[in-house]
Amino acid sequence: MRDAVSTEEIEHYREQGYLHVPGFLDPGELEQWRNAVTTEAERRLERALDGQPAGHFPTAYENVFLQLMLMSRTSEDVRDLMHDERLGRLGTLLTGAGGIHIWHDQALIKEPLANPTSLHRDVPYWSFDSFDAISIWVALDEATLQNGCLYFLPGSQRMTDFESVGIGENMGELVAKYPALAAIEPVPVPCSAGDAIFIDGMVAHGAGPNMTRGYRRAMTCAYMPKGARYNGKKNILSDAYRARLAIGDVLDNEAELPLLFESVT
Ligand SMILES: O=C(O)CCC(=O)C(=O)O
Repeated sequence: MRDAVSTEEIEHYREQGYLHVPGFLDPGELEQWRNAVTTEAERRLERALDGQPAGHFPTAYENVFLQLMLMSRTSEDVRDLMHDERLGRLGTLLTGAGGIHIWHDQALIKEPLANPTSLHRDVPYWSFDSFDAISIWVALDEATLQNGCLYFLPGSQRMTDFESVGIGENMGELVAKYPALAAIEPVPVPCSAGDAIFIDGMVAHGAGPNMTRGYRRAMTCAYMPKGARYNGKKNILSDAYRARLAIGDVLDNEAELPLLFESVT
């Protein structure tokens, strides 16, 4: 696994709102990530990922991808991968945050013939408002223009506020709400299997449809900067934890939001 980033890569991340890292996992690690994620996904789904096309759920959004949240809480193998502190260190280097908590991990599996993922930002769905949140998105299969690679609006990460805009069926809904985004040309980021993309939590991004008969598997983990404060939204927080929180409290529950890495200053 890549465990360092260059000054140029940090600059690219901060300017564009994302960073594509080719060959992030070596072939042995890729095999390990694929096995851990696929085994847990198939266990949860109670079926093999065997080529059944999307379209079997009632709503368009449900046919965007299979979204399997918090896999690290039910699979030790996935937990070991997600709790690798090298991931947290890279997150702190790219964002400049003093420390990084795991917010949530999730597998995002685009089935054959899955719908596109409309443009959205991630932070507005989460329980804190911050410009220092980051995610890693790891391609477990090649992600191409045909099967649903990610697209970014480069530089959009400081152009919108934290208001939650639902992720609907319409690709342009976010741009309709924030018209300045219309000036930005969307950039596709095709990946080989084993590549990673670091994603600023506020950059506008989406994905194309999967116009193939194969699956496009990705494993992701989102990180919250240390010191982030509760904004009243539930997202992944348990009801028991929320009952103890007031808006403005620092989110620091180690059981739900493990501190993955802290810089020593
Ligand atoms: O994997 C995808 O298709 C979309 C990923 C995404 O939008 C995200 O991780 O926020």
